[in-house]
Amino acid sequence: RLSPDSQQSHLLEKAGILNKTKVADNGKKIRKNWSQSWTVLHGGILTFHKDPKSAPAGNASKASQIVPEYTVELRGSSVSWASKDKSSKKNVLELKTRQGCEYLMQYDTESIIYDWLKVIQDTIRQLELD
Ligand code: I3S
Repeated sequence: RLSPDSQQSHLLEKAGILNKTKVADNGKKIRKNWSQSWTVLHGGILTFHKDPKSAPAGNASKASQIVPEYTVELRGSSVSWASKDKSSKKNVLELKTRQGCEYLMQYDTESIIYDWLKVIQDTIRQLELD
């Protein structure tokens, strides 16, 4: 039996800046709130971090930290290009979790968002094989 670390060692890792908004929480539609996010894929989990610019002014110690905002378990999730009615922005991905949470991910440079699509798709497929 493999240790948790070695079980995850084949999973892809990636990090970068994206625009994101959550649009549904446990199947319930919620209001969009686009913000920039340091986004990290590690061990089959995608973590969107809070925009440091949204931290309260004067809270220097907090503002300097990277604070997770949403963590998304990719096992059982699906990702695709979002249809045009989901957003007026270009290059938008739609990520849906098994629990009915939905996120939009966007970046103006197509190659950047395309790389995220590929790595998330590959990770979801890899998790299906485990
Ligand atoms: O799907 P919607 O309602 O057209 O999304 C827009 C709104 O979230 C809007 O904010 P208000 O709810 O305060 O109007 C945002 O500023 C827009 O960016 C959202 O649309 P896009 O097409 O950018 O996802």
